Amino acid sequence: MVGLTADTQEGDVITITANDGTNDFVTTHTVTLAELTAGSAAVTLAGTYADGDYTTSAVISDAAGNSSAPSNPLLFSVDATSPGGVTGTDAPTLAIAEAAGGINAGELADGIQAVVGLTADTQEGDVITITANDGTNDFVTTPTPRKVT
Ligand SMILES: [Ca+2]
Ligand SMILES: [Ca+2]
Repeated sequence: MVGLTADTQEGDVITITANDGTNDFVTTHTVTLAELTAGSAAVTLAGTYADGDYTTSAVISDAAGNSSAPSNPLLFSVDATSPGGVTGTDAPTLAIAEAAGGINAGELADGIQAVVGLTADTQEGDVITITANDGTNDFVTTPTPRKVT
């Protein structure tokens, strides 16, 4: 959504530039009379946006070559990669070695250690949630992911 300046006229062109740190992704849109009346224009950004962080700003210019000041910069990030894969159906594996034969007092003393196998599309910063249920209550663990070397 681009808010129009007071001096915007029908036919002026809005240019929205998104930058991923390397490349500019440029969208242009010609202002209509209805948008002038509304005071803003809804614009779908052109291009394909890969996962990453983007800085965006908008400028309005006219046919005579006059331009507005740029809008305040707007930051957004794209993360279209699901840990569940394209279909959302990929699942992690869960193993608790000491669960074999029951967890005894000695094994319980240092907590219950689980190993979670990550899906192919797991990314740094994704959160693992392990839920244990005793038939009545959920015991939820969200460990801080760490790199296994
Ligand atoms: Ca992701
Ligand atoms: Ca243990």
